[in-house]
Amino acid sequence: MSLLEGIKSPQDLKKVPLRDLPKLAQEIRELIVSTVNRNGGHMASNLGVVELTIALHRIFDSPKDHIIFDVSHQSYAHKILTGRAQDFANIRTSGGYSGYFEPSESEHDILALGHAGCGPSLALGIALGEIMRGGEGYIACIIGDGSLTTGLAYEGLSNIIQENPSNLMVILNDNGMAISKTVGWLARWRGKWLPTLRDELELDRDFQQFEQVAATLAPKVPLGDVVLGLGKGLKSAIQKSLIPEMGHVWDEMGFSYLGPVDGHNIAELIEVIDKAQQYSDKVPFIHVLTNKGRGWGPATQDPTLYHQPGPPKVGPTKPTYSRVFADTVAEIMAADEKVVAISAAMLEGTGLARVKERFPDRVFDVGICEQHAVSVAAGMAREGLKPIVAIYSTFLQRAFDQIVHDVCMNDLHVVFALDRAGLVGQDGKTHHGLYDLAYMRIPPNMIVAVPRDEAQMRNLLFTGIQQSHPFCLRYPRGEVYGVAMPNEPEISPVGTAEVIREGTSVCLAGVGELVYTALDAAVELSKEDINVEVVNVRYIKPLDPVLVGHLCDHINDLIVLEEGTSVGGVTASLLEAISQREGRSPKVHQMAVGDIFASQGEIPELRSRYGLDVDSVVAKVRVIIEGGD
Ligand SMILES: Cc1ncc(C[n+]2csc(CCOP(=O)(O)OP(=O)(O)O)c2C)c(N)n1
Repeated sequence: MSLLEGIKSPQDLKKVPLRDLPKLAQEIRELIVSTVNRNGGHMASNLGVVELTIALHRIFDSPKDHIIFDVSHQSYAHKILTGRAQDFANIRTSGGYSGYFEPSESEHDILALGHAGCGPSLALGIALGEIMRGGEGYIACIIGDGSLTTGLAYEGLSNIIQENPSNLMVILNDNGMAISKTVGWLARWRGKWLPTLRDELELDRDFQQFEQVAATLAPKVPLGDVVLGLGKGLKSAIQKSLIPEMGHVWDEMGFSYLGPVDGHNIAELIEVIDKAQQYSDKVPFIHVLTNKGRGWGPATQDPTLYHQPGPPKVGPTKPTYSRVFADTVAEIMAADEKVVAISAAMLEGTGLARVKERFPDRVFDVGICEQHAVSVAAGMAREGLKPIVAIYSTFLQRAFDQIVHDVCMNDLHVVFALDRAGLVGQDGKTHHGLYDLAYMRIPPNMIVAVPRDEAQMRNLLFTGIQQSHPFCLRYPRGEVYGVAMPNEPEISPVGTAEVIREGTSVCLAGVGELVYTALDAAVELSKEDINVEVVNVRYIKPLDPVLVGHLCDHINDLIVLEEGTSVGGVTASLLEAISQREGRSPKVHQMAVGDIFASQGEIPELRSRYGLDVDSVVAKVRVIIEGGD
């Protein structure tokens, strides 16, 4: 029997002999590698925290104590150790476990999470809540060096120092990587010390020999009970004595800095975390060095590629929207030197990594800082540059005030490229881009465009650069629809819709690829002599006044298809415009994902689950024609 088979809860983990824990780590790694190779998911980040997670569950008593992983994409070992090993193979599939914290699947996942930087604040809130209600829970917040580039994380840390709760520790999981290399002050700080550590401790590049080196050096340094009693831990003490200044910045801030600790040595992790919990009078800040992808060669060698590999692909693949976006950005940059591009730690995902190779000084990775990305773009636009800010729909939610206050209030020419808009698939509810159609059309001056395919996406990006107001382009995750790409892009005049198919009194108004869903439904219905009209709204804001006039004058039933929330999006925008007109108006029927947090699954499966597939549209039209809706 494997060790893992005997672990149904963290209590079982506590019974495993210390000497067997590395074997357990190996079993967990094997399960992660085989599962992610089949289902896709976060590979490298999870392989890096196996030992740390074992140490945390060994010391803490979850769920009385709370272990919070910032982002929580690295919670696979946590899931495996908290009773989910048996069905772990179904992670990220429809009906299976979420790839992130999900309270509905376990009391050990204390909150639903998937965005970076909120960990310290959530942890502080819970710590203060525990104290105020007389609870005895201890809170450990694990945050990666990438997530420690978010402004929100520093708001949390600052308040933690102010409140100094006795039941909270912060653990920096430092692997030097976000998805790409970590940027900013933290990367420079670690870069300053790690070469020194390497020299002194003969560390190899990936810290793989950390353990042996420590054993060699241990007898050579003054290790006193006092130091250990302060909770500094064995190797922390070694490094404190070699480079005592290293932790100054964190100590000066008001934490008790402990580290750096070898994040792959379970015994050392247990010792340091345990002592930190017991003895620190300030909130401990434990600096753990880990190796992203640890234990599986391909992921160690290319942690960026293996940050979140997809499931294996069968058959030929089309390019992605992100790829077409990136190629178009490069095309635009080559023609206009004022154009720059900004990514918030998503160079790979947005496709901008390849643009940066060609224009290294005009593509900026600002870190996981969506708010800052928007404000810095506003500053650049003020200086006459033409910034394209490429951020996933779900992550741009964080920068709403910067969009309203910094960009739109000043009517600045910033182009927002919202990747992964709509249903995103296996990442599930924390990552679906369902709210941008609602939130991007709120601020005055904003133009919101939705292309029906990749050729229109290119046209609209050129249009966005050519005009001079805030401009938002939203496009979906994954492969393009698959149309011919014209040699030259065309400008699509702002505020114009397209009539795709003439019809009689029922009109299907779609945005994005749902225009093609509407078209397929129309073709299907024509076989029954039902002739519906299909329009591509294209600009959600401003709406095409000719379209609105036509709908009011000639259409009896308008069915709006939108891959987003049912609140405040395209249907709302059409209803608002219709309400401004006197006289007759169509009856408006909405087909949207709904006022919900949508679950995970394959995108086509989700579209049909939420009634956004051809069959659902055909059925809806039939009901309307028969007078039932
Ligand atoms: C607000 C926000 N922006 C972007 C992302 C996308 N994202 C997911 S994980 C990640 C990198 C996280 O790096 P780090 O915290 O160091 O964790 P690691 O994967 O290295 O363990 C990014 C940018 C996100 N989850 N949240």
